[in-house]
Amino acid sequence: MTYRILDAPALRDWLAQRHDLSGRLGGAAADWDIREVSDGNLNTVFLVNGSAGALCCKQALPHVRVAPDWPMPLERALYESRYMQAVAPAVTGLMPELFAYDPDLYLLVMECLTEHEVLRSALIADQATPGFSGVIGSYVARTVQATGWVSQPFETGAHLLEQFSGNTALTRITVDLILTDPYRVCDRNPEPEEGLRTDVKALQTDQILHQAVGRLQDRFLTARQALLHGDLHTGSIMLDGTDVRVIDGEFATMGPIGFDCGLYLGNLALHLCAAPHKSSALRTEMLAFWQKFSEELRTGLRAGCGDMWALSGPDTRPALIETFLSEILRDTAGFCGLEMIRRTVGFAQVADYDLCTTEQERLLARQKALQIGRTLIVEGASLRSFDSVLSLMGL
Ligand code: SR1
Ligand code: MG
Repeated sequence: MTYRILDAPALRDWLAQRHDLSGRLGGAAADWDIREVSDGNLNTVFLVNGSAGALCCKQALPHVRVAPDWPMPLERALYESRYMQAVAPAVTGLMPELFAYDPDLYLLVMECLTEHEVLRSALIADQATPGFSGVIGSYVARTVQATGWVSQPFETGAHLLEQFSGNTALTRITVDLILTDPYRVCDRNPEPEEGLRTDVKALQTDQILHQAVGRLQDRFLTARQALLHGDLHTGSIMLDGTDVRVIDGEFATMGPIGFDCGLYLGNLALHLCAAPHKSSALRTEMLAFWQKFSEELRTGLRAGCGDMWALSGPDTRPALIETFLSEILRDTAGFCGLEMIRRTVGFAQVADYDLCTTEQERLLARQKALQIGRTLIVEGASLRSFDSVLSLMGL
């Protein structure tokens, strides 16, 4: 069957033919409730409810969903399915289960998280059950353990490079939107509000900042340390009470471990700028993320069986691990800063700023995000502990 964009009736017909999937829904196809709930920038998403169960169906479109004149290869769905398969054994219960991938329709069919809410929306509504960041810290540590050269025989990394290095269309988005566009004049950047124009101009002319961004471009493109989720922001996480799931792994690529950490923390830091009264709760979340991530990784690396560090023993390995974690911390700070800046002035901005009640408050929140972001990028090398990252954020 050739590719076509599915609407609800076409999806109903397709599911009815797939007995493995229709069996999960139960009842007659005509009775299934199919709702389009597309919310992200790129794809269409349908939730299908039957008498016995529900499915989430996500299809890649040949263009960016929110910008139809921006063409986009369909293969991102393939990479998302590969990502889910690659990390699922390590993160059982922390991502939806993948039931099927159709390579002609570029369609993923997965567990439906009916009761879950997107973390960004839950944060904005002040309804996120605390503790979610520890789960995300654990998620990142586990994916690193399962896919990183530091924990696995080199053949694992070689296979993953082969599987994911073709995800160039989405990596291009990251290279442009996160690592380049905010620092240059570019049509994709929305026109900044008047009060922010000087700040945007400064981003485009700041040589010290550009040099530090250059190091992060180098890290992102050449430090292929582990398989990244690649877009781990608060819109890629859903939660229902303490049940936390990571979704949307279509940006998966081998890259620096601090990238996933930095994107996640950057989105919490943006929320902090928009809602400074939540500083205590957000500090607790960020600390929990880093503690869980670093402790789980440290424990795993002590027992690691990769080819990296094969010559180290109980006396020498702890020092290698601490140096490794310091490098991740530096990258984390830098990518966190990049995320804060691009979500404030770039193509894909965030709804968190809508929490600001006046234009003046909104402007100050955005200026604060730009200032913290720049400091994290430029001063990354001098950061010795996660506490110093928190201090830079005023926490
Ligand atoms: C054109 S895609 C824009 C952004 O949406 C995705 O979620 C990624 O964050 C990407 O940078
Ligand atoms: Mg997404």
